Amino acid sequence: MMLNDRWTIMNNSSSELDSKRPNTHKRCCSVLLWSVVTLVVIAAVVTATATILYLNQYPLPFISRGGVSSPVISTNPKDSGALVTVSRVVDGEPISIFLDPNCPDFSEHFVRWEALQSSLLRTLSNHNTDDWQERGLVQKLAEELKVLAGHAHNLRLEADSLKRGQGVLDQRLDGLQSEQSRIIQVLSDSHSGVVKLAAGFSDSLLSLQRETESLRRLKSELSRESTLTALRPRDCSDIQASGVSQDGVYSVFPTHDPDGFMVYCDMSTDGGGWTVFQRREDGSVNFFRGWDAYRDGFGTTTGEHWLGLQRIYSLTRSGGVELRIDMSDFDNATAFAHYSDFSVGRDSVNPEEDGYPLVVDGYSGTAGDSLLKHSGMRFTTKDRDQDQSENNCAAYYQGAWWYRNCHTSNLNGQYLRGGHASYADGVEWSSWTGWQYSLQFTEMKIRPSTKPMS
Ligand SMILES: *[C@@H]1O[C@H](CO)[C@@H](O)[C@H](O)[C@H]1NC(C)=O
Ligand SMILES: [Ca+2]
Repeated sequence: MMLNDRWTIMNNSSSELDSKRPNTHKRCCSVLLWSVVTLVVIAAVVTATATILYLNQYPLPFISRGGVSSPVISTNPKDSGALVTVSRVVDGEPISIFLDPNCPDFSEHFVRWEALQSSLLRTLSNHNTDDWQERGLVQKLAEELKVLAGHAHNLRLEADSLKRGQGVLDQRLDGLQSEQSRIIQVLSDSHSGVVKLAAGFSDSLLSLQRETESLRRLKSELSRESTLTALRPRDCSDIQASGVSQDGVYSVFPTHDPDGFMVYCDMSTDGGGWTVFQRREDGSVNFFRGWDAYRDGFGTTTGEHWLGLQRIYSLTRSGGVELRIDMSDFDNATAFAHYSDFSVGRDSVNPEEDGYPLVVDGYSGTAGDSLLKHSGMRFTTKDRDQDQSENNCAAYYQGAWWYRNCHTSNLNGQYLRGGHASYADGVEWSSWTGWQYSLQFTEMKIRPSTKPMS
C-alpha cells in the first residue's frame, strides 16, 4: 500500500509540473528533473524497505561507479534477476530499485509502473535544456525508460498471456480429464454391458437350442408313440382315442402283456373306451369253474365271459384304472356301480401266487356299493380257498370271487334268473337286489381313470 500511494503521488506531481512548464522554463526543468529524481529516490527507499525480504532472498549486486556522480539506470534482468536497477551515489551510498520479475502477480503494479514510465517519458521529452550534460542525461534516461517500458510491457503481455493460457489450459485439461474419465466409464460400462448382453444372448440361444432339441425329441417320441398306440392299442381307451366308436371285439396289447389278446370294447356307455372283463346275460356259459379257468379266462368275448385274472392284472397293474359295473334285472331296470380306483395284484411280486388281491375304492353310482368290503381280499375258486371263512366261500356260494366271509356281491354265481329260494348263490348285487335275486345282466369294465368322468 505504501508503494502504491507513492506511485499515485508521483503521478499527480508529474501532472502538476506539466501544467507549470511554459512559464518557468529553465528553472522548472531543473526543478522537475530533481523532483523526479527525488521521487525516484523516495520510491526506491520505500521499495527497498518493502523488498527487504526479496533482498534477503536474492542478494543484490550493488553497482559501484567511482567518480561518476550522474544516476545510472540499467535494465539487466539476467545479471541480478531483477527487472530494473537504479543506482545513484548519494553521499557515497548507492541506492537500488529492485523489481523481481518472478513475483507471482505484478499485473496491477505493471499498470502503475507503465503509467509512471509514460509520465516520466512525456516530461523528459518535453524538457528542453541548453545544458548538454543535462540533456545527455535526460536522453539517456529517456532511452533507458523506453527500453524499460518495452520490457515491462512485454513482460506484462507475457504474464497475461501466460495466465490466460494457464487458465485456458487448466480448463481444457479439466475438460479433457472429465471427458476421458467419462469415455472410460462409458467404455467400461458398454464393454461390460455388451459382454453381459452377449453372454445372456448366448445363454438364451443355448437354452433355446436345448428346448428345441428336447421338443423335437418329444415330438418324434409322441408321433412314434401315437403310431404305436394306433397300431398296438394298450386297451379300449387307446382304440377309442384312435377314432373307433363302435362297440365290439378288438385286439389290445397291454404294456405288460405285449403278446396281446381279444377284448370286448364298450364305446358307448358313459363316454366309452371301456375294456370289458366280465359279462353275464343269458346263462349260456358255466361260471362255476376252477382256478386255472379264472386265471386264464373263458367264455365268448361277444357273449358271456371272464377275461381272466392274469389279463385283468396286466391291464390294471400300473394303477390309475377305474371300474364300472352295469347291471339290469329281469324287469329291464338298470343300475351301475362306479369305483374310481380298481386293480388286481398291483402290489404283488407274484400276483398269481398272491391270489390276485383286489384293490377297489371310491364308489359312486345307482346300484349301491357291494364291493368295497371285498377290497384287499384274494380271489377264491372252488378249488383254491383263499377267503377268511372256515369254509370255501366259492364252493359254498357256487361262484368265484374275492370272498371275505363270504360276500356282499357274487357276480360269478349261478345264473338263477331273478328271485330264488336258495341263499346268495346266484348272480347277486346285495345292495341293489338283496341276496336272493340273480341279475339278468352284469358287465364289469375298466378304463384309465385319467379320462374325464361325466
Ligand atoms: C325287456 O326288454 C326286452 C328287449 O329290450 C324285451 O324283450 C322284454 O320283454 C323286456 N322285459 C320286460 C319285463 O319289460
Ligand atoms: Ca376258507
